[in-house]
Amino acid sequence: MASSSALRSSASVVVAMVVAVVLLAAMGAEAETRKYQFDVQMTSVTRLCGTKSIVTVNGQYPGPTLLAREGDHVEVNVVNRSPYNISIHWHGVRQLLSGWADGPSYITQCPIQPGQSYVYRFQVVGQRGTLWWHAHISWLRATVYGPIVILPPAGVPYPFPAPDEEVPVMFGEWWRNDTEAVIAQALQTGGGPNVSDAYTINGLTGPLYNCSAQDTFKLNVKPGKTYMLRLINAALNDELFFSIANHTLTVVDVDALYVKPFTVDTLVIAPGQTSNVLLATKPTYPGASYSMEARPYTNTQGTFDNTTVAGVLEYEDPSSSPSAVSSSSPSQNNNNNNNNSLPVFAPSLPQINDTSFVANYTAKLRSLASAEYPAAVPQDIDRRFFFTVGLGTHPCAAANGTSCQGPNGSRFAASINNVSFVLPATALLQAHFAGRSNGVYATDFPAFPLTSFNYTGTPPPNNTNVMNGTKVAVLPFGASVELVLQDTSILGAESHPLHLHGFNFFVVGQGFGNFDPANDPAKFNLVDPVERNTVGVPAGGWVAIRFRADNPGLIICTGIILALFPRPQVLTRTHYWRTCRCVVHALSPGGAHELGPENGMVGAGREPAEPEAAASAIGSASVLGQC
Ligand SMILES: *[C@@H]1O[C@H](CO)[C@@H](O)[C@H](O)[C@H]1NC(C)=O
Ligand SMILES: *[C@@H]1O[C@H](CO)[C@@H](O)[C@H](O)[C@H]1NC(C)=O
Ligand SMILES: *[C@@H]1O[C@H](CO)[C@@H](O)[C@H](O)[C@H]1NC(C)=O
Ligand SMILES: *[C@@H]1O[C@H](CO)[C@@H](O)[C@H](O)[C@H]1NC(C)=O
Ligand SMILES: *[C@@H]1O[C@H](CO)[C@@H](O)[C@H](O)[C@H]1NC(C)=O
Ligand SMILES: *[C@@H]1O[C@H](CO)[C@@H](O)[C@H](O)[C@H]1NC(C)=O
Ligand SMILES: *[C@@H]1O[C@H](CO)[C@@H](O)[C@H](O)[C@H]1NC(C)=O
Ligand SMILES: *[C@@H]1O[C@H](CO)[C@@H](O)[C@H](O)[C@H]1NC(C)=O
Ligand SMILES: *[C@@H]1O[C@H](CO)[C@@H](O)[C@H](O)[C@H]1NC(C)=O
Ligand SMILES: *[C@@H]1O[C@H](CO)[C@@H](O)[C@H](O)[C@H]1NC(C)=O
Ligand SMILES: *[C@@H]1O[C@H](CO)[C@@H](O)[C@H](O)[C@H]1NC(C)=O
Ligand SMILES: *[C@@H]1O[C@H](CO)[C@@H](O)[C@H](O)[C@H]1NC(C)=O
Ligand SMILES: [Cu+2]
Repeated sequence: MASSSALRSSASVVVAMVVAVVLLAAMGAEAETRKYQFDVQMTSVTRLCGTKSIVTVNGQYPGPTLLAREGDHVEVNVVNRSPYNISIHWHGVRQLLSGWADGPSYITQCPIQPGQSYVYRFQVVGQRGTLWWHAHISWLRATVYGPIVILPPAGVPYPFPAPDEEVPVMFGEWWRNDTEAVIAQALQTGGGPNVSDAYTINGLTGPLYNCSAQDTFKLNVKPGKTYMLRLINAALNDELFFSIANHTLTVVDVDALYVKPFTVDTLVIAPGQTSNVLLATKPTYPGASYSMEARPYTNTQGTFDNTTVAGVLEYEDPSSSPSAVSSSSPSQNNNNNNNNSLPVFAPSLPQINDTSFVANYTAKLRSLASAEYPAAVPQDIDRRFFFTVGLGTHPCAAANGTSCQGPNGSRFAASINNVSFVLPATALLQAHFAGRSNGVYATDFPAFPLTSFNYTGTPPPNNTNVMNGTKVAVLPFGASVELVLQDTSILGAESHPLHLHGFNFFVVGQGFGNFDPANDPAKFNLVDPVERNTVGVPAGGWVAIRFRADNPGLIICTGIILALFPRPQVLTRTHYWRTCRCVVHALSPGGAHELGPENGMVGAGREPAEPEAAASAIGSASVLGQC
C-alpha cells in the first residue's frame, strides 16, 4: 500500500512559496510531503480464463492511488524488481522546476534498470482534480498505471456542490498475450500491433466477455447521493465512449482543470485524458441495476478492438441486511452478487464511427474562466507552428525487402511534418544538461511542412515515405505559442490524441478539412476555451492550441511534450507517450511529438539562462542515472 506521511518541513513551504507565490499565498496552504514506495514487480493475474505474469506496482493492478493536496510535495521511491527497464511518468503533472522527475525514458531520464531504484520528487502546483501515472517505456504502461488524485488545498471547496463520495474509474485494455511480445512483433514486422482482447474498468473485464463475469467492476451506491467519478482513460490506443444506463453525468473538470459544468448521457474520453464527472443517484431505491459501458470511437480502416466493457451500478437494497451497508469507501467490490434477480438496464452508446457526436461533445467543453479560476489564454502570439500529423511508411528493413507487413511491404511509421522521431540512446535532457547534444539531437525540426499539399484531400499523395530523425524545435522562454495540428489522409485519416508534457494548453479552435489560416483564426475562442493536457486531433481535421512556454521547471528539457497516439492497427509504435525536450519533434513508429522551450531553463532560484552553457549550473548530474 502506498502511504503518505504527514512530514511537514518548513523548507518545503519556502520552496512552495517561491514557485507559486500567488497560488499558495492565496490559499494559505501548508504543503506536506507525501511519500510513496513503488515496488515494480511481476504479478500473476487471471482474466478471460487465462493467467499471465504482468508488471505491476506493489502487486496491484491497476496500481495504487497517489493522493496529494494541491501544493503538496510528492516523493516516490521506485524500486525495479522486474526484469524490464522501466520509468514512471506522472501524466499531467506540470513539473515546474522538476523536469528530471517527468519520467519518459530516454527523454528526461535513463530507464531504471532491473535491481535499481530512483526517487521521483515533484510538487503539485496550481492543479487539482484527477491525473494518472504510468510506465513510460515500450508498452509496459499496458499494466503499470494508477490514479493521481489531487484534492484542493484544505479549506478550499470545489466550485460545485461537494460530492458524497469519490471513486476513481480507470479504463484500460487487456491482452491475453504478453504485451511486450505484441509490440516487439509489430516492430519486427512493420505491421500494426495486435489489438487488445478486452477493455477494462479498474482492471476488470466485466460480464460481456466470455469467462469474465466474476471480474466485474461494481459501483455500490445509495439513493439520493452524488458520486464523483474520477475517469481516466489508460487504454493504450482507443478513444472511448462511456455511458451509464438511465443516469446522466455532469462533467465538472477535464485533465485536472475545472470546466463549466454540462450534463450528458454519454461522454468521450481519449487515451491519456481524465475527467471528473458527477453522478446523481435516483432519489429512491429503484429495484434495478444499471450497466455502465465503454467501447471505442474510431474511424480507422484497420482492425481495432471492437468490444465493450461493462460494469454495474448497484443500489444498496434497503431491505437487505445491514452488514451489506458500508459507509466507508471505496464503494465498490468485485464479488457481491446478491442483486442477481434485479433487472439490469443497458445504456445505448453512439455508433463506433460517430465523429459528429464526438465533435458535439468536445464543443461543449469550456474553461470555468471564473475570477478564482481564470483562463489565461495567450492573446498575442510570438511563435507559430503548423504540424501535419499522421501516418507514413519506412522502407522495409529486411534484406530481401519484401517481408514487412505494412502497406505494400513497407513498415508503418507515424510522423509530424514528415519527420518520424528516432529514440536516442542518451536521454535528451541528459545530453542537454551535459552540453553534449551534438550527435544526440538536432534543433532543426520544421515549424511548417516542407511541402504543402491537400492534407485531407483524396486521393492522398502517392509517396508515403517519411524521413526520420531526432529533431527538436527550440522555443524561447516565455514565448506565447500557437500550434495548429493538422491530420492527414495519408494511409487513412484518423483521430490522433496528442499530449503535452509539462504544460497545459488551451484548445482555441478545431474543424474538419484543412486549416484555413486566412479565415479560421477569426473563429477562435480566446475567452473560455477548454484548457487541458491531451487533445484529439479530429479525424480528417485540425485543432489549434495555445500555451505560454513558461515552464523552465523541466529544466534542461523544459519541456513541453506533445505525444501523438496513432491508431494501433496501423503503426509500429514504440513511441507513444514519448516526451521530449525542448521542442517539437516527431516521433517515429508510433509517433509522438514533442515540443518545449530550450532557452530559459533554470534551476530552482536561477534566472533563465542560455541553453547548453547554463546546463552545468543546473541540478545535479547524479539524478540522471547511468545510460
Ligand atoms: C499469443 O501468442 C502465441 C505465440 O506467441 C500465438 O500462438 C497466439 O495465437 C497468440 N494469441 C493471441 C490471442 O494473440
Ligand atoms: C498476433 O496475432 C496473430 C494472429 O492472431 C498471432 O498469430 C500472433 O501470435 C499474435 N502475436 C502476439 C505477440 O500475440
Ligand atoms: C464467447 O464464446 C462463444 C463460443 O465459444 C463465441 O461464439 C463468442 O464469440 C464468444 N464471445 C466473446 C465476446 O468472445
Ligand atoms: C431505464 O431506461 C429505459 C430505456 O430508456 C426505460 O425503458 C426504463 O423504464 C428505465 N428504467 C428505470 C428503472 O429507470
Ligand atoms: C462492432 O461490433 C458491433 C457489435 O458487435 C457490430 O455491430 C459492428 O458492426 C462492429 N463494427 C465494426 C466496425 O466492426
Ligand atoms: C459508420 O459505419 C457504418 C457501418 O458500420 C456506415 O454505414 C456509416 O456510413 C459510417 N459512418 C461514417 C460517418 O463513417
Ligand atoms: C451535433 O450537434 C448538431 C447541432 O447542435 C446537431 O444538429 C446534431 O444532431 C448533433 N449530432 C449528434 C450526433 O449529436
Ligand atoms: C525475408 O526476410 C525475412 C527476415 O528478415 C524472412 O523472415 C523472410 O522469410 C524473407 N522472405 C523471403 C521471401 O526471403
Ligand atoms: C482538397 O481535397 C478535398 C477532398 O478531396 C477537395 O474537396 C478540396 O477541394 C481540395 N482542396 C484543394 C485546395 O484542392
Ligand atoms: C499516383 O499513382 C496513381 C496510380 O499509380 C497515378 O494514376 C497517379 O497519377 C499518381 N498521382 C500522382 C500525384 O503522382
Ligand atoms: C532512418 O531512415 C533511414 C532511411 O530510410 C534508414 O536507413 C535508417 O535505418 C532509419 N533509422 C532508424 C533508426 O529507423
Ligand atoms: C536497459 O537500459 C539500458 C540503458 O539504456 C540499456 O543499455 C539496456 O540495453 C536496456 N535493457 C533492456 C533489456 O532493454
Ligand atoms: Cu504525460
